[in-house]
Amino acid sequence: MRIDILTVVPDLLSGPFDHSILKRAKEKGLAEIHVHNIRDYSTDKHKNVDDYQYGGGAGMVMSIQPISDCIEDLQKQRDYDEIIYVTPDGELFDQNTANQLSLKGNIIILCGHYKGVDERIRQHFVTKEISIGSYVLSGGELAAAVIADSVVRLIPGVLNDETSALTDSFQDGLLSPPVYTRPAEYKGMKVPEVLLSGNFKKIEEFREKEALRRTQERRPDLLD
Ligand code: 6GU
Repeated sequence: MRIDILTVVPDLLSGPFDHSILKRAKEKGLAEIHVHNIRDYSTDKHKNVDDYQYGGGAGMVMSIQPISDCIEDLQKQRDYDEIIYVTPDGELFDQNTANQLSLKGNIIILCGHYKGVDERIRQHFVTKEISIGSYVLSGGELAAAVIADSVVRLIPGVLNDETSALTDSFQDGLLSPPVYTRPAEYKGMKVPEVLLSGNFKKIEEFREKEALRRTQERRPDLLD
C-alpha cells in the first residue's frame, strides 16, 4: 500500500512513521508513506499557498493551484483508489473505515490548514472526507498520522502474532479486557486468580465477560 500525504507542514509528519510497527511495515515493503510539501507546487512568485476568502471574513483559504497541481502530478504516476481530505466536517473515522482503507492500493491524504481548502478541490478531486473526532485540531496533519497508523497496522503481514489486530479493542465491536503481567502480586495488588489458573476455558470466559462489562460501562454506544 502507498500513502501520499499532502501538507504545508511536512515537518509535523517526519516523526510518526519512523518507529516500531510503521517502521517495520516500511522495511518489509508492505507500506510506503510519502509526504509532499504543497508549497513546492506553488507557481506564485512568493510561493504562497493560501489567500483571502471571497466574500470577506477572517481566515485564509488554501488555494486551488498548488493542491490540484500536486494531485495531478501524483495521478500521472499511478492511479489512486481514494483521495481523502481530513477535515473536522468529514465523516467520523472508526475501525470500520480503517479496515476498508487497509484494502486499498494507493491513497492520497490531503491535510487542511487555516480555514480549509478551496471548495473546488473538495468537489473535483476529493473522494472521501474524514474527521477523527468532535474537536478541532490546528491542521489535518495529526489526523493524517492517526489514519495512516491505524490503516497500515491492518495490512496483512505488518503485525505479528503478538500484536495481532484480531484481538484489538473495536475489532470485534468490544473494548479489550484488562491485561496483567508479572509479578502476580505487587504491594498487595493481586492479579485475578483465574488468569493464573491455567484453565483456558475459564480464562476465555473471564476475558469475554470483562470485555463486555467494560464496553457496557465505558462505551455503551458500541453495543447498540
Ligand atoms: Cl481531520 N482536521 C482538523 N483540523 N481538526 C480535526 C480533524 C481533522 N478531525 C477532528 N478534528
